[in-house]
Amino acid sequence: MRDHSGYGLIENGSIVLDGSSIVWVGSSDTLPAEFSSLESTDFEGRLVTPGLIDCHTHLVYGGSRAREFEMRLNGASYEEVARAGGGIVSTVSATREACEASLLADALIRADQLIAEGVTAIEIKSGYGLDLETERKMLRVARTLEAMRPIRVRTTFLGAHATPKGMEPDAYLDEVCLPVLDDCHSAGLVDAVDGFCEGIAFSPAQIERVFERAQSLGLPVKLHAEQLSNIGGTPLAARYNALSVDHVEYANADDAKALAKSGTVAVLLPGAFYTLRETQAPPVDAFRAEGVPMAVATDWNPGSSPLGSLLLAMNMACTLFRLTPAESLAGTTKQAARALGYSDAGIIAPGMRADLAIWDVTDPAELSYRIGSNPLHKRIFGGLA
Ligand code: DI6
Ligand code: FE
Repeated sequence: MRDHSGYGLIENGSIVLDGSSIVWVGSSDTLPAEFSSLESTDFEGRLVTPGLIDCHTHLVYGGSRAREFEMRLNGASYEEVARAGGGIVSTVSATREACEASLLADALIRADQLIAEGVTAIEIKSGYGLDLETERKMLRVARTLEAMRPIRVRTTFLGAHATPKGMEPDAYLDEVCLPVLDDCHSAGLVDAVDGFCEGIAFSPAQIERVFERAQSLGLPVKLHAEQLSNIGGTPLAARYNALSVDHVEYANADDAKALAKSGTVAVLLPGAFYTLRETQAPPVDAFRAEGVPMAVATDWNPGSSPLGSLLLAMNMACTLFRLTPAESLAGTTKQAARALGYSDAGIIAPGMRADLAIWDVTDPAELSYRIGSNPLHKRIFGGLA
């Protein structure tokens, strides 16, 4: 018995490409005559999905946090590690020290891992620099990566990720974060602006100042919100029509209503939930009830989510958060595209980019069901295999 409901699956389908775009999709029986003599490839019954999209990563960084992993195994919490000078600020030191070439080399290896899983677009955040030179360096690496690999990259400025040692948060925002945002934006390095709204990071009032600057520069916003506690990041992000709010384990029913109203995507990050052994799952039922779009991403970063597999994130979203496999697949295609502001990706339809993944499976639930296996057969990026 196969239940393909919710996927929009077409059995025995055909897809017609023209250059980098999709021009037709439908059942092969109804293929218009004008296309019937085109050169074609028979995928022999394999499943074809949109190229996957990882809409939340921090995959440009220096160093490793394996020691911190051990500290947590010995009983320290993520917040305790952060307060003890580990956590984000330790990656900041390592990223400042790393030269651009080595950051790029490491990031390419990580991106290749995602590409091998049929990923055709990713988001990459800054936020491990917290100074002009290093934030720019991270964002340049993200742009270079896009030039070097068949993948689209959306860059996100995350200057409001942490406060560097020896500074007060407000002084850091005024003297560093906001001017650095202006500078990176003028250099054409920023597609969106993010922040970490949390007790150990920035308050909603502080984040609002960052959002105001983003708005004045014409940049869309996103927010790490309600990850470790509920301090009101979600309604703030909704007021600024954020593309997404991310993590949201501690979001509540009112938050879900606010997101539904603003059309903001809730990005679920089960890798961080798993790594931090969080016990409160995001309010998926409330998101469903309100019609909040849900995306799924890796949150690939060296601290809370050293997860280099979007397929595994899909599996975890089902097992840990009770998403259906259809929601999980929509979460790494259609909804992930929305979380990044792409209007030409995430679905297979005329006018969309020809970014496709062809899988050695027939049932789309297989993509979320398997743990640690990669059934990718072929990946098509902009019409090219
Ligand atoms: N939340 C996260 O999960 C990552 N950043 C954030 O704001 C963690 C980043 C890290 O621990 O290095
Ligand atoms: Fe993150």
